Amino acid sequence: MAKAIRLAQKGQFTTSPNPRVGCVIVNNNNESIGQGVHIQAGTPHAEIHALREAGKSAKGATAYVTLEPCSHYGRTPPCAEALIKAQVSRVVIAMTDPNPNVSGNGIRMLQDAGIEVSSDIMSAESAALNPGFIKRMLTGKPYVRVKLGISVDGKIALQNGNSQWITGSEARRDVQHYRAQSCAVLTGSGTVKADNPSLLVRAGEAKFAHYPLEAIRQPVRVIVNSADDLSRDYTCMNDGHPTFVASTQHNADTDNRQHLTVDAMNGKVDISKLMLQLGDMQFNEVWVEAGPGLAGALMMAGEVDELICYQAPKLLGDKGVSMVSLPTFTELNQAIELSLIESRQIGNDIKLRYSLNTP
Ligand code: AOF
Ligand code: ZN
Repeated sequence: MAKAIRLAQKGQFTTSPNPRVGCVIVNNNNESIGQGVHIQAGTPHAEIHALREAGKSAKGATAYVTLEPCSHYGRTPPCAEALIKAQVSRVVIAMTDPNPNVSGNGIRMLQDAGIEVSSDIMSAESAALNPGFIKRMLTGKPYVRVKLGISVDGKIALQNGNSQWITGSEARRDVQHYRAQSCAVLTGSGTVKADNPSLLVRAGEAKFAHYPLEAIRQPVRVIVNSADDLSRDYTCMNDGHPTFVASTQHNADTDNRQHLTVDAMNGKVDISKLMLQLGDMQFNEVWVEAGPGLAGALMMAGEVDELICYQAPKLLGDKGVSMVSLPTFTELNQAIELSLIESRQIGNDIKLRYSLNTP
């Protein structure tokens, strides 16, 4: 199963909206006779690649799969059926497929055909491959990571707005992987107006192990802009890559770019409704590079799953811009609780990854 999970990681940048899945088929001497990875939606699933490699020797063999084999006709026919037809005798599954079209049906199909099924083997490792797919299947919303580049005193810019660069080049390179594996990069119109970022993957700058550079896809940009007043002068509005502007009403004067009309809350885009819309667009993972206003609004709406801080060894002083705008709390129990899930040095900076345990 560990090998199947390593295989699945090869789909890191390409499977969405599908999950990352790997499969290893072994014979009765525990020798690998077929391996498969799901690479892209619309192409064969991991089990099919592994069965093709195993050929006739799949009969009587054991298949290890990181996700329950599918039981439905999607873009491709059901893998459970293919495993039955190949007459494997045992299937070991890391976790059930949260897709309501599958969700236990794949296991049942295999068992009904007399195949021995074991499940819940390295399920945490398998789930870690697909936080976005799993969350979207269960809640209809994407998995949201908020990234902040901060000083030791928690500032993201000087009072005059200068912020390039607080963190070092190594930390900024790490960011490229997140942009590449995410379906969308979310920001606010304030950040676009202040920094004019592209928010695209600078693929040449990052080390995408095992990937030809042309396999790296660019994320869709989503800009929260309640007033819908962004001109086409900004890079992400005119560079030819897709950008959605999310606003409470569509300003008909602004041209032909893609637009998302979102319900308003207190006159602004309702962040939680926007997340449901991004889920409907089949976005699994959303990467947020925004200012303190949008970051704070996402936190207060309970829409953040992970906070990733790259903390540079600098002090910007108390007049600098704070990393996240929150209401004035008066009791410590109002503070937003974070759980540290990773801390490591990247160049001269420290990467701190927190989970927010959203329900
Ligand atoms: C598997 N093995 O490798 C993957 C699975 O439209 P389709 O046919 O590609 O089906 C997509 C669904 O299949 C997806 O939502 C998820 O439930 C499952 N993904 N299943 O047996 C695989 N990638
Ligand atoms: Zn399948």
